[in-house]
Amino acid sequence: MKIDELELRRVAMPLVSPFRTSFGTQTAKDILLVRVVVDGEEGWGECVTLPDPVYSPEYTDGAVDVIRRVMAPALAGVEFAGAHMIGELLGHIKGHRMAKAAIEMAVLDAELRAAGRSFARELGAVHTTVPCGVSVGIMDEIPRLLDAVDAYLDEGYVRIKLKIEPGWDVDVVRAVRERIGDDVQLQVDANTAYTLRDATHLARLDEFDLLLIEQPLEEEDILGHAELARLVRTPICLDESITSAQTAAAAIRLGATSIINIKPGRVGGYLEARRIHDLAVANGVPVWCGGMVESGLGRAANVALAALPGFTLPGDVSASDRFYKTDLTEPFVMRDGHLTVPTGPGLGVAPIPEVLDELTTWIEPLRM
Ligand code: OSB
Ligand code: MG
Repeated sequence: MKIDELELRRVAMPLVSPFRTSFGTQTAKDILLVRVVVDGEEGWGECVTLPDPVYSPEYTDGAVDVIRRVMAPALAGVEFAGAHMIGELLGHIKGHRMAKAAIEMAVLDAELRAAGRSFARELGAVHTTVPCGVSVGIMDEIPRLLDAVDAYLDEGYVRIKLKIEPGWDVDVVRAVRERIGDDVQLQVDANTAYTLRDATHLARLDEFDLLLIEQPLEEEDILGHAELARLVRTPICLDESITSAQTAAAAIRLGATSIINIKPGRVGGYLEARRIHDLAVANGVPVWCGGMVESGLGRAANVALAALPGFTLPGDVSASDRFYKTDLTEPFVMRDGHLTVPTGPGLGVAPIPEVLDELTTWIEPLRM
């Protein structure tokens, strides 16, 4: 097969409410999409970069540049056997995994559409629905957070993740645990906001029976996480640090992570995400599917991935209306705390043309 067309698009999607993490506040998403035509079949990829390099070193203008100037030329005119070759063909390019993931996703969508096979079938999904967790941002005051958590539980979310940072942690978790009771699954995400000197403070979270604490220390501090894991009882789960199956293997071996958050964009694509899943299963490490506030396109693929057998914890796979009033695709609607895994060819969803037109801010077709 060959990529006949590769087009970059940016869409502006307002968020239903601001989403604050330890690295900043998002009020709208500027999403970079990759549209390909492969042997006459269309495919869509979603790039999960943020506008600035505050979650990972990648950022959206950088992804546009590297795709336009380096990746597209490396793929132009090249015949290849399938989407599994994209990682290989871009293997000489260092890093930029979110950009690579977006291209691979688009080619895989086109390939699977042509073959009449779904992402779920291709990745090895074993469930027809997946449970929904919700990631709840940092707020100005605890009562507002408690209202938000109550509302999400009323909607049916089965697991709550609280974003934390120094000054918004122990008291907040205590208040939420008191409000929701002992039976609701609760976890926290620090997005690298702490250092090993905070170990004693973080150990105060142990009494709240959390599922895990996500990425307390900086991305490259694997040894710090291994040390922290000996000082706190709550399981450590890495997000930012896990950039490939190789880094996952090292983190597991060193005892830095006992649970893994798998985000396909962060690790270079859905195929590497599956390899990390397989590695984790072989090591007895539970995994769950992370989120990057995706539109329905990325959400569709995430739901398929989350249906693999090793995804034994609820993911940050929430309904479309958690973030968006209007999604780019048919919305993902939660029923009984679950989303249905798409079964149609490829992603099983596609952008709704009128919505896409309305939200598109920029289009650049690249020479193939
Ligand atoms: O650390 O998990 C994270 C969103 C953007 C960047 C980083 C993270 C998040 C989330 C997931 O918490 C939100 C979601 O998509 O449900
Ligand atoms: Mg995280």
